[in-house]
Amino acid sequence: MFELMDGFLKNDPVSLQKDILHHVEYTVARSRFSFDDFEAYQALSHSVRDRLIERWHDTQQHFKKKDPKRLYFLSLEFLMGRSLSNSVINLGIKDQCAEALSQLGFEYEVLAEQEGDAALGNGGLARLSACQMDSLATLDFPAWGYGLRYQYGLFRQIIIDGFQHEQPDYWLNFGNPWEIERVHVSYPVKFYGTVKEEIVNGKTSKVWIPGETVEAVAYDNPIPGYGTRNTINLRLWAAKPSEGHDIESYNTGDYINNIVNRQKAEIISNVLYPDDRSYQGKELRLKQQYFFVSASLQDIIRRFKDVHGNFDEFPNKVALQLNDTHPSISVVELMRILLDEEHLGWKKAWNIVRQVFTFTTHTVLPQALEKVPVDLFESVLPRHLEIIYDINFAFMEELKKKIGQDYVRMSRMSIVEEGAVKNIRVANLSVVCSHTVNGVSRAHSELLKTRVFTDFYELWPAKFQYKTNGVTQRRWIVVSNPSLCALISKWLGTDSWIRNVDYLTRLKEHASNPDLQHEWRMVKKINKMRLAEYIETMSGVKVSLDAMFDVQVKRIHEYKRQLLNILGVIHRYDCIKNMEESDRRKVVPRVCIIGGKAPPGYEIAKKIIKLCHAVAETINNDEDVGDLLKLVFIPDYNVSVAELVIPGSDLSQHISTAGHEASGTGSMKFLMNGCLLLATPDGSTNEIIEEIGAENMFIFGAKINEVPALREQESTVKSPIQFARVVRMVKDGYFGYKDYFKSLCDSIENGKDFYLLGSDFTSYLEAQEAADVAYVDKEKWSKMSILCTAGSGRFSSDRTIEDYAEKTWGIQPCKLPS
Ligand code: 26V
Repeated sequence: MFELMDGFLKNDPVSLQKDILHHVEYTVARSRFSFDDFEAYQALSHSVRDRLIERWHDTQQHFKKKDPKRLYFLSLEFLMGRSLSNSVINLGIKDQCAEALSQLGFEYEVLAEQEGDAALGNGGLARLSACQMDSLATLDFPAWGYGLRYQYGLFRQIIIDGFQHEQPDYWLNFGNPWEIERVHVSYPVKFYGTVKEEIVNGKTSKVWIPGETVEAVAYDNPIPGYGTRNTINLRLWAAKPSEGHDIESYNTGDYINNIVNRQKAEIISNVLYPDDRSYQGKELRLKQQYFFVSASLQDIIRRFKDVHGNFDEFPNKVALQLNDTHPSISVVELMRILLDEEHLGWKKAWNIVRQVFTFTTHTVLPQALEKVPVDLFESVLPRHLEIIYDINFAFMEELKKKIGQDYVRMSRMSIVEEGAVKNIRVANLSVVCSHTVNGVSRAHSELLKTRVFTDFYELWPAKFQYKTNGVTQRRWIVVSNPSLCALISKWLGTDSWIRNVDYLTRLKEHASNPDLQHEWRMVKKINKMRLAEYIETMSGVKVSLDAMFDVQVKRIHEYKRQLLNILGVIHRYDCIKNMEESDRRKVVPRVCIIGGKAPPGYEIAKKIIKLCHAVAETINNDEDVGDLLKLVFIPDYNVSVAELVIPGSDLSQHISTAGHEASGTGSMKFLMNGCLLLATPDGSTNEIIEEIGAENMFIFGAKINEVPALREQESTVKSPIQFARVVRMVKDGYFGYKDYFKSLCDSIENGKDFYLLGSDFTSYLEAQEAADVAYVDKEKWSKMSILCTAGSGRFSSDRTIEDYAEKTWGIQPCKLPS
């Protein structure tokens, strides 16, 4: 009866204020006459959450009634960041909240800062999932996200004496108002044990007798769309001891030890793996993957069976998206359920599996392609290993029919890797079992076809597609840059671009307008002031607002070449030091900002962080240089720090060795915020060039197809003299820590410079010089900056999601009537 009625709760400031006070008193349990900023944040969050829950219920009811084909987005990582600021924007109640709070003597912005980040992911892949959830909700798609509720998110980075140290991120310490614990939504997840045969209805059937059972409990995180009442669900699973677990042993008397053993079950969802470079065959990692996949599939099948009596309609009602290979065990798990629990025949089950899965890969690095040792598989998931062998057998037979007896090729394509250690190639499993394989940019897709999955592409060309990544303009403009948001809406005469980003292109018409340019610069200045204050608080360095803020923020990896950036800074410093006074006056002042976390076990990446601090120490304390050059490292880079840094940047660097960055999404956030890009023609940058024009960017370096030959010649071609000079400065101990930096310098020595820093150095310096020249011409720079924002529409995750919905998932919007 109530299913379509608008919420019970009203959104005017008076009603909101009443709710906030109610929550102060009864949820936070503080006196409504005396509470602090954090308690006010908690009460406000609960008031906002109430409104989310209403919409969430209505949305789920509506989906249930309409029974559309649903998308299930399976990902082991979601980097959601803060929820309050995003929710009030998407619910359209920010001003009302601010007013309600101001009458109580609180400032909305101050309360929003109280929230810690939900950092359940490493980097690009995880933040992309969060952007895509926002777009799925906004575009009214019937979608669910599924993942793991880690107790400890990505480690906190602290810097002591220039060195990175990792600290645990116990993000749930102060409670999490944005999740709803569903104690009644829980499923048993099995591990280990043995497989037996049984006769069911006259047919032999396999039965898996587990050695351990762990309970998965659901935590729901509502994801509101913008400008719609649709609010979808991100369901994260936490591991709890299973009720039926080892009941026998309670009778044996060791009560205390049994309780302690039960708690061990929780380890599965304890901690996020922080190294996104390479796979090690870790048992816990495999258990995490299977745990979340098994619970999600049980939940999905339960929902399906509520409405459908058999599985015929399953492919028409369910799309399962694999976010990289991490959830790929779900293809085997679905096979197992259909065969062993639903007792479908092999052919029918296989036919269903091949119609529902879609796979997106996010890497080009072969060492990031997951492999699981067969022994490990056999012990943790014995029945799954059998099914993998069966799938592989069927695939090999199919292959033989198509390509004949080419055993070399067959062994390359096999899901099982033979050798001293037998492995399961999870990427091959994902490709074989999915009906579509997506790359994350056009360039990435080409690399997939020509280097990573060549054999598979030749076999199934139609399977391979790409959807260039995008980011949500709600978080990356509206939430993080309110001044720019207001300015864009004013000049476009509408705020429709927040839902339909195509409108942004109309800014192009005004790009040369001096009034817009003036206002544009004012907005940038406000954001630079905020950033400068933050830099001073974090690092004690005072920076000039007249300087160009030149930023590189992202995970620290050799291929992303933060080292190239630092060597460029050393070169700039060296030039300034050796200049005549008259030339110094022509130098464009710069604040070079670097931020990012190094994977804890990645020694070279950690040395790069230390080098940045050592160089900063020298430069920032050199009175000779003053405001002409500063270098700062921003610690603990995360989503909320990004929200502050990106709007305040003038120039941003995306300088990976061509052919290594699958897409890159940071660049898109900078672009939306009118920040110019200094970049290599890698990943999605190639598409950004098409949209913005190379003349409005600073592009340099080798192209993707030039890199292999350059690598071949690398040991014979001498690196440029300026490069040799700056490397020597580090090597000779100009910045101290001579011995410590030796291996770092060795890694880019002639003959060992795998990421081609030396080869790209000259063109890097030229691009930097071109940026200096452009920056001096304020009108020109402002115009370029406006054109960046104007051209950023194609890089909205709304476009990506619409593309996926139509070409990969086959889903339609299912909008809640307003
Ligand atoms: C690998 C591993 C290995 C072991 C444990 C944890 C872990 C977590 C993640 C990964 C794969 C990381 C892949 C990734 O983040 N790729 C980035 O994806 C972005 C979104 O598509 C893309 O823009 C970046 O170019 C790509 O590097």
